[in-house]
Amino acid sequence: MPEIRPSVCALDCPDCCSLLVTIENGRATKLRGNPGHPVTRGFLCGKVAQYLEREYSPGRLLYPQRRVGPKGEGRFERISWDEAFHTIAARLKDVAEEFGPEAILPYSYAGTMGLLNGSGMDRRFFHRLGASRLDRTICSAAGGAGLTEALGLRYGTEPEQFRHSRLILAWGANILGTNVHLWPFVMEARHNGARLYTIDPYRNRTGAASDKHFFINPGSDAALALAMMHVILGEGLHDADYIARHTEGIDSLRERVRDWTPQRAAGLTGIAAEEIVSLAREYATTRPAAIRLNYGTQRSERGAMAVRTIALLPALTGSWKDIGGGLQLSVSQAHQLNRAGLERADLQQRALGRPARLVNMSELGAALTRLDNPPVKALVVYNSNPAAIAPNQNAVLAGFRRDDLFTVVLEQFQNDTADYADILLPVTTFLEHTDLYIAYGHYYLQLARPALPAPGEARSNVDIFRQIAARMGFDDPCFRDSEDDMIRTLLDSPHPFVRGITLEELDRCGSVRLRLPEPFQPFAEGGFGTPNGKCHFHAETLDYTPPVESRHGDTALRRKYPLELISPKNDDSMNSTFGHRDAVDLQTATLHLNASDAAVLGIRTADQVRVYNDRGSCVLMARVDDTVRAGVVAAPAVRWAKRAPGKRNVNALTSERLTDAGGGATFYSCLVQVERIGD
Ligand SMILES: Nc1nc2c(c(=O)[nH]1)N[C@H]1C(S)=C(S)[C@@H](COP(=O)(O)OP(=O)(O)OC[C@H]3O[C@@H](n4cnc5c(=O)[nH]c(N)nc54)[C@H](O)[C@@H]3O)O[C@H]1N2
Ligand SMILES: Nc1nc2c(c(=O)[nH]1)N[C@H]1C(S)=C(S)[C@@H](COP(=O)(O)OP(=O)(O)OC[C@H]3O[C@@H](n4cnc5c(=O)[nH]c(N)nc54)[C@H](O)[C@@H]3O)O[C@H]1N2
Ligand code: SF4
Ligand SMILES: [Mo]
Repeated sequence: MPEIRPSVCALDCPDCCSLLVTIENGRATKLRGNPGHPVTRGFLCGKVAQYLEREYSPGRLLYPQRRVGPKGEGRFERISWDEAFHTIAARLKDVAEEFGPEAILPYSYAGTMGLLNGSGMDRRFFHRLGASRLDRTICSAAGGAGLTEALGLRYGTEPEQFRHSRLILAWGANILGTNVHLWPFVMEARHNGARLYTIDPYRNRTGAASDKHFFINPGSDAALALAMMHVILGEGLHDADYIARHTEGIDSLRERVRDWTPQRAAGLTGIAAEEIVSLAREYATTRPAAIRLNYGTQRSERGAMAVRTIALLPALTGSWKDIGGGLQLSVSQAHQLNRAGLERADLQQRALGRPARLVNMSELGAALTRLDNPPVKALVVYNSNPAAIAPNQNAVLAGFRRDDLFTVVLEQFQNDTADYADILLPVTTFLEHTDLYIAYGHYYLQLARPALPAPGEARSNVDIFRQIAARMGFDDPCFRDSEDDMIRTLLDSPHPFVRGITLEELDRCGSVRLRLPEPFQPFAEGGFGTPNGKCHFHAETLDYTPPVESRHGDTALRRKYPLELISPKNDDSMNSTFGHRDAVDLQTATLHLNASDAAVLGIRTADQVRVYNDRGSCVLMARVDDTVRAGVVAAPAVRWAKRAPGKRNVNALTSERLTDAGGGATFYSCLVQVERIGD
């Protein structure tokens, strides 16, 4: 008889699906979405529906290894865990002694969203060590800063409420590709007459399936939002009652947006003035109207301002009052767990007597090649593949090649970063270890126990950092915590949203709704995360200037590199996580060009092209289509660089320039030129 075991998808995705694993004769034979989960609703995305291919892939790393060839070549020999732990502890001790512990840098992101394996024992370990802290900015930092500035809290409209919306704006949000469990709610709303509009420089599947698609110039969203405010206030379409009761600064906002005419925004956004006017009118007069804002909008030099300005719109129209109104970017902050107890930042005090220095992960290239006092001498990478996903790849790889850099990589696959490891450690997948999951796209907290045994000698991050801590002689009791101890610590929070949720309840139910009313309307009655609970427009700091790397930016640069490159998410993969698959490699080797640009450049579909700028180049295959406007090119990301000609992917082109706030990466503000590669 097949057995069904529950699990949770750990990939970096707002949906955080509840899974059912079918096990026959000790082997998983099927992975399904849990039909009982209110957001998963019995289906999975295409990439994870096939996850068992990855789980049982011959490419899985099974044993600890030591590098024997030159860095980057990928030649390794098997060693024992004992030797691996011994070598790592000895080298980290040496580095700490000679250069100080801040010469050690952890590098991790969201390979798993599990809290224990993502920000648990690892954090405790590096804090106790006094290692440099990593500022985890690569994905959402600009948006987080913008959202917090606007709302004070990262809460938003729950996915289940989108079914009640009459107008849905997918703003820099590829719902079908990156958030597919919102789609059935969108479809339900449309079935009842709702319209779906997308605002995106790239017409992906979501755009193609919408009622209207607005091709916006990359990085110009704040200008559009300011002009929408101009129309809404100018035509008296705002909600005067909501504004009076729950906001502050409307008079200065009115002043501020007076000269943000639709004509002015049209010039910057590429959207016609009359379209801006009708979008603003429709948004303000349709109830309920919901904005699904996603992170695509904030990977630009003006990303924080874009998110902040857009996130002010529902307060202007009073849309937060409506079930099916408001806005969702992230709801992660509602999962008010005891993160401090999990991460133990206080341990830095023991190591250094102060907080360790902060190194921005979006500037990894600079950190590895230029940072001083102390330089980075040891790097420990887990839950991330920086050699493929970090911007300014040539600088990153120059850093990774340094002979005096000791690099440890915890991985499941032999990816780009693994090739540069001195010591390479095999780790478990989310199907093989215990973890607790918050979601950034819904309000359910979930627990997963191992559904499958670990293959070979693979171990979890938690276990590996626990063991290294012991080798380093860290005797604080927290390093002996079991997974269950860590979960109990996380749940030990006084916040009403999580109060009373226990490990036992999670073990029994798998998924538990936060202690929130249903429906949950975070700002219907104000309640913004500001001292007086009001939404502050702070209009004096609202403004827009075009990104340096854009058509209205640096003219000299634009003359040399006339095309704006964006590299959005690929529908059938997850950043670089499925880069071993041939089909994914092909999809992420594509460059979409508009027919008019292609004609000028003499490029046709299926031509090999070189895309380049001052930072580097990469080779892609052209696809001439109408998914982008003239002046914009799009390359779905992120390919394993090692599989590409010249061993570089699009991140050889992207820059280490940071966003306007939050210190985020500016992947989507990137000027390039393209040429056909001769036969
Ligand atoms: N299939 C799949 N799903 C994923 C991922 C994946 O790689 N593949 N990655 C996961 C991760 S890490 C994240 S952070 C989320 C991100 O999820 P999303 O934010 O939805 O993904 P992106 O592709 O970054 O951006 C969404 C859209 O924004 C558009 N965009 C780019 N620049 C601009 C701009 O200046 N203005 C506007 N309005 N739109 C712009 C892009 O063309 C894209 O279509 O998805 C997660 N889910
Ligand atoms: N050009 C371009 N670059 C981008 C983006 C883009 O849109 N365009 N998106 C950016 C964004 S939003 C993000 S979030 C980053 C994502 O970048 P990363 O966070 O590096 O994400 P992945 O590439 O998916 O790599 C995650 C790795 O973690 C490993 N992993 C999974 N589970 C575990 C585990 O339990 N333990 C350990 N040790 N490893 C595990 C996987 O095998 C995988 O190799 O990329 C950024 N880079
Ligand atoms: S990647 Fe997202 S949509 Fe796909 S199974 Fe995981 S959580 Fe669900
Ligand atoms: Mo991300």
